Amino acid sequence: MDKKTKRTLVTCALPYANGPVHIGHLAGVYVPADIYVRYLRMRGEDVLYVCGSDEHGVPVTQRARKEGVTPQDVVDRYHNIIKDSFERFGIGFDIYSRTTSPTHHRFASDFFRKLYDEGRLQERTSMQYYDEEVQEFLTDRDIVGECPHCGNPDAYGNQCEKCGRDLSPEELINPRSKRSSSTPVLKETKNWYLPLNEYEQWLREWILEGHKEWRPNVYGQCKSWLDAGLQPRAMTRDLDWGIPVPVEGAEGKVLYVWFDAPIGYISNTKELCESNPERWGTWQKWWQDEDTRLIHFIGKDNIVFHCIIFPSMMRAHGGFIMPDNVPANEFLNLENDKISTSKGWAVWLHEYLEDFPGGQDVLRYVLTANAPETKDNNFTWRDFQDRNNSELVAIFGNFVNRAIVLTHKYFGGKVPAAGPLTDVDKEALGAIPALRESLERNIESFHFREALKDAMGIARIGNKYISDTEPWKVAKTDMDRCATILNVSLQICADLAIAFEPFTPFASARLKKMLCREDLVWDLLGSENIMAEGHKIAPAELLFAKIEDEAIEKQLRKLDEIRAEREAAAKAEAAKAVAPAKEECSFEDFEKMDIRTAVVLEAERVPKTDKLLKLTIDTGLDKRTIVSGIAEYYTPEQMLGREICILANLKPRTIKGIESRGMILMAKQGDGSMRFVTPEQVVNPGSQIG
Ligand code: B3M
Ligand code: ZN
Repeated sequence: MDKKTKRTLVTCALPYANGPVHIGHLAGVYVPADIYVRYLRMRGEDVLYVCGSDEHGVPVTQRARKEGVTPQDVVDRYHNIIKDSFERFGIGFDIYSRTTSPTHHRFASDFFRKLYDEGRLQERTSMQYYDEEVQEFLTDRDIVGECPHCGNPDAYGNQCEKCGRDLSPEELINPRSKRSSSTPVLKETKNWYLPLNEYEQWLREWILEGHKEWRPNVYGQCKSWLDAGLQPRAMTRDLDWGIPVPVEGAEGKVLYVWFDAPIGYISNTKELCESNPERWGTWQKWWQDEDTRLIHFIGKDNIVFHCIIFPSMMRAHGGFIMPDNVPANEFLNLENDKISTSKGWAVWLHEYLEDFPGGQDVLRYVLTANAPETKDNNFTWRDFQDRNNSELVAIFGNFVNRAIVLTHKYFGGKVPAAGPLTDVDKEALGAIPALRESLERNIESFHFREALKDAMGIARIGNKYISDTEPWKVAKTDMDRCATILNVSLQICADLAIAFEPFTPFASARLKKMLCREDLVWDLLGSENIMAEGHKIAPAELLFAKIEDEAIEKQLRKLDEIRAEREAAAKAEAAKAVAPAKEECSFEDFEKMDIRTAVVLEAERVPKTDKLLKLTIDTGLDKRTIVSGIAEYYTPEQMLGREICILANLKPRTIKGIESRGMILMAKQGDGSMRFVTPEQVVNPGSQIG
């Protein structure tokens, strides 16, 4: 390890308890962290692995409102689902608690109070949007309006999803409240701010000078925040879900969720330590002793909170160690689309296990092989199938199976004696120590994809070795040589059981069981004679099963359905968009228009066009032709006898060679679709409208 220490504290981002966890969570945070922790433990390091649910914050209240239940109902439900998913995937936190726990509430509240008492917070009043109908201050996401940059009518108060720009609610043109559709008003409110600007110099030194080894994406984001200059940031919010601000005169305010959530790492540690002090010691040992290395595993959208805001909070409080590294991952897309909880575009872990029972390791493997460590990456079901069938099954599983089955067939399930080693044997065994070294270096420097390649390299060596040496053929002529080959193969099987344990712990445990060596420790990896002659092994079991096309097609169909639903919902949403108001016109302008009712007598498509209908109508004044672009919405048959409204004195225009006299009045929706405007009861053709 780069820094010689007694212990390592590993934290994983606390998932919002507003939905189940999906493959993006696993790939971004929890699988890499779990690999790291398992590896350190195998090396005999003292590790504490902490996580929990983030149960405050706007995402939770939004979900509750949508479902018509309380925020507490929402977090109770999802906390359990999430906890269960992690357990089933072998993500073995030492504690998975929640930010609604009494320990956490007290801890976060005391933390804030200390900053307040010591004058580390600034009290500021500001003008914030307030919804008078629901009588609440609005969060940035609860305010929508026109984007000042691109004109998107539905930009959010914190960001425009069309042009991607960050916004503040005051920048929106014609803001409206999402809570009631009313126009919000600016109202004065008081909040407490952490003056991040005061920590800027220290952050620059600590990160930009002191941690050049951090991943380029993490270092780069920190640098651009610091270069832009830090501003004081509000640590309290006008909301009713969260931890009450422990200050007189702060009724109706709670701690900012990004203030309380990272403190959750500390309060969860405290909860664990207090429940078993003999095992874990004090929480201070983990958070305040320079001999602890602190590592935060997070996704890229959390970088600023873990590298700038939380460290500043801890610095303001005093006494805490700083993170040694923050290996943030980029995002994982699903079949080329951004994963989204709210849009339902995800593979949920609990559903995955229903469809692929026992498939934990396959997913862990694929998500690591494809981990978004340096750039966003894409999960596809075809790649999932391919990596399972052609790597786990065909290389790793196949090799182990052949070695164990043949040992039973020829040597009664006992490790046979090795005779003199040939060059092929030496070459195979001799390559393993270098792979071990590379694997260790890669895990320790948070390059998990590369580390997995090293482990897979050992499987490739084994598979090639047994294919090249063909012990099943050798057995016919030279039993001693066959014994040597299987002895060497079983040594490699043991190496695999060790090397794969951080990545595919379930398969590794099964392999150890087959080898009757549940005691295999990391230090044995690559060493000679792990499997002693005469040692009895258990019968072979399949380590991985082939995934058939039908299983993959079922998943693809599922995604197609979600896509179709999403498109329908987006269409319905687009239809609601309201066109901007037109310029004022005078009564005289209006009077100039001869708007009247008419009846459609004949209708036909205009040849070689998709959109146009040629209509013959009775205007009361005359019979005339109008060409209208409504063929996408109405067939000629639907038009016959229909009563419509027209602008009768529009200058004639020639469209596709046909003279069109007048225009039909249509109601046009946000998505471009059109409907007729008709008198509420039948009136005589030619009735004037005005
Ligand atoms: N719940 C955000 C997220 O899931 C947040 C992480 C908190 S870590 C202290 O992206
Ligand atoms: Zn925009």
